[in-house]
Amino acid sequence: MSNTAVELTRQEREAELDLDQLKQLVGLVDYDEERDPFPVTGWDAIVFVVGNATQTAHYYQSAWGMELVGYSGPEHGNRDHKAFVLKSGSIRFVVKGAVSPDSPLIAHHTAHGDGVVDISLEVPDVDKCIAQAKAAGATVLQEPETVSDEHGSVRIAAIATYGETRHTLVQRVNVAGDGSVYTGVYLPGYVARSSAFVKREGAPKRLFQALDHIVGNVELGKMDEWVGFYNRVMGFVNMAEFVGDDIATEYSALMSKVVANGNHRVKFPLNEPAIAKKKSQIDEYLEFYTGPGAQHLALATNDILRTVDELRKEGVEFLDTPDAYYDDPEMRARIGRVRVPIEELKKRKILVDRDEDGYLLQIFTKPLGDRPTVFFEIIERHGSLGFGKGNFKALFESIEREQDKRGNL
Ligand code: TYF
Ligand code: FE
Repeated sequence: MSNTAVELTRQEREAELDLDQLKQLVGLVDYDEERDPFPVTGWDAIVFVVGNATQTAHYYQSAWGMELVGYSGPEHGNRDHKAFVLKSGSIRFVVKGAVSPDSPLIAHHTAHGDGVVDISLEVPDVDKCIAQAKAAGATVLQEPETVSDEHGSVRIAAIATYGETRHTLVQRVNVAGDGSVYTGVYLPGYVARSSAFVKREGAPKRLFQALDHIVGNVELGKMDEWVGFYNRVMGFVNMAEFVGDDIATEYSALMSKVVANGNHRVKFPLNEPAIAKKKSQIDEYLEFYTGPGAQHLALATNDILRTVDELRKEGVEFLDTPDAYYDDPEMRARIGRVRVPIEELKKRKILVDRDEDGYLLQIFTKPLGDRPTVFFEIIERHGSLGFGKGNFKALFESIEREQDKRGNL
């Protein structure tokens, strides 16, 4: 078995990330790319449908330090919706909001509220991926199609995943067979755009560098089906970390398994509800999102203290962690030394977990929109390839306190 060493993607190089730093940020591994039936280069874009894209784009710049780089809307011939392209490090968000009263985005937003409609992946060969997806029985939502503008060509297709979520597959390299790369700001139809924020001192702030994982919530009894989907259709492998019924019934009210692409750049934990004393946080999500969907996006940073301080300054709200978490001698002994005194974490309510490979620091925001659905995690890895299993109890108790405030029974 030949091993292909991980390399930076173009998106990561353009963000001036260093390979060793990136490996640390998101925990990459080498793997046999030749034998991958569905090779994935990396994340392409996370597409959100929101009630007001104009204001959401402002929020991601003003509060989250992102940079506006592209736009599509009525001024350029797109009468259906406005779409803003935002970047931080190698992460690209696209936020879309309906303009036309006939826009299909309206039905999506009515059903789900603000949420993730598309976890788009860059692939080196769209046709190969779609052939594999069809052979494995996946639903193809969009057949491969080449779209071009003055910046070159991309080849695009899309497959369905859980709920109304999709994976658009984007090939940006060698579409014409001549090795050329699409050089536009995002996709044909988008124009370059910046905003007043880039002119502010210290902006954009780049509070996070890369996307670590995106968690999907699926219905009771469906987790293994979706794990199977990612195994069978996309050749994803199972990662060691999971929450089984033993832990589920004790305190978490959810079960979870993690799949990842070969080099672990793209990681998808999948949750399903478990029966517990109170309504599971996953059931609450499924109720308010009206079905399965993306629950949280984990944003990797190399300085979580600064990231959290900056975000709090802008009014971003995080889940609370009781002081008892930090004062527990058993926890202190297990964690040992980390790069800052535990007091610094306690002040900011940042969680810490250690496993056999190293440690990680993480914190979770409250829901981003009006419904108790999608939220962000901020994560700083130091060797650990896990997801903070040691924090699940403290974290789920914190989530449940928020559920109680919302009147959960
Ligand atoms: O991604 C993870 O597995 C961790 C833990 O509702 C987690 O971030 C799992 C479920 C959940 C919130 C966090
Ligand atoms: Fe997570």
